[in-house]
Amino acid sequence: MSVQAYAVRDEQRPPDNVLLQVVQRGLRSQPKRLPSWLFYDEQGSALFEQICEQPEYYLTRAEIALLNQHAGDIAQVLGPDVRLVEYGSGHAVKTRLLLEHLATPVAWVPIELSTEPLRRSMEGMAKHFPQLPIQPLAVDFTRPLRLPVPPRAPRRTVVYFPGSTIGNFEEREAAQLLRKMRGEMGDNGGILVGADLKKDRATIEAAYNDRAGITTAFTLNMLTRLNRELGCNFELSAFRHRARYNAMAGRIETHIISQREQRVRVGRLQVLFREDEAMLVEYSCKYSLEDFAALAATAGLAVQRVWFDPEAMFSLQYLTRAI
Ligand code: AVI
Repeated sequence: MSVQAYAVRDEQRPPDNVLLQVVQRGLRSQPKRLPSWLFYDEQGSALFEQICEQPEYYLTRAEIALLNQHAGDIAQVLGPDVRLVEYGSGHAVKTRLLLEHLATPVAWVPIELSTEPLRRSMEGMAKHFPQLPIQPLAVDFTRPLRLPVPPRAPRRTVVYFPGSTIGNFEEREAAQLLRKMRGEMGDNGGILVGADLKKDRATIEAAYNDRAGITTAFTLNMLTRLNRELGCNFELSAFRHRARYNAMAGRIETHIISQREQRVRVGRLQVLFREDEAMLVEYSCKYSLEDFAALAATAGLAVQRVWFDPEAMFSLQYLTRAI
């Protein structure tokens, strides 16, 4: 495998007390809210993989169907000698489908905060593409990046951000992130980003309330994580998951609801939860084509091409510099 020496560069690790500060700040605010990145400890990441396999969670299947149908065309549009910078270490199937069609890619740069998933996806990819240079970065992709020097000059750098993770950012943050990508891709580069589409409420809400209860377990696992890592005493049976579609805002809003009045220890802080109090833990934004083009425009980007899955549930959008 052609992984660079000193393969996984561990930079920008948050100091240990950051987690406590983030959680205390979120629980002091009114209404209470916690950031959705807290979902992804080892157990949360495993549960997310299970969510992707639930019959109601159409997003992953739609995106894979889209790539099965259009990866050849996408690769044509991106052209040869691409350096593919992937935000997130890669859903093996999706990244593979794309790389299989790219002509003479210069390098694949997967970016992921946790080293273990990064190592695993690198190993899988190296088996499939033994000639492909892999230049992993173990960093937080929302922060400014120092991309590794590529093994040869790319014709273009394409930032690949699959899975509608852009939808987990609020509009202002999503625009900031796109603007940051715009800087990283350079004048001739592009951004290939997955965006889930607006559709009927029932389909969207079912995706975030699967019958097997995996999404509930995923949501509440955040509390288990806080108990383990910060010594909190959340009693899991006293909280529940709620995911509702806010059609006006065009997003699923996931809350953790306190089922009774209770106090929880968070470091030295005692946090009071009222009965039925809702704590916001995630937005999953859904877009119309106009919504997404407007978002791209605020980041100085223009939509060049859009591909859809056969049922037009999900979109993959190719953005380049507008100016
Ligand atoms: C990672 N992200 C795109 C998922 C989503 O659909 O917003 C996370 C998720 N949360 C609940 N189910 C899936």
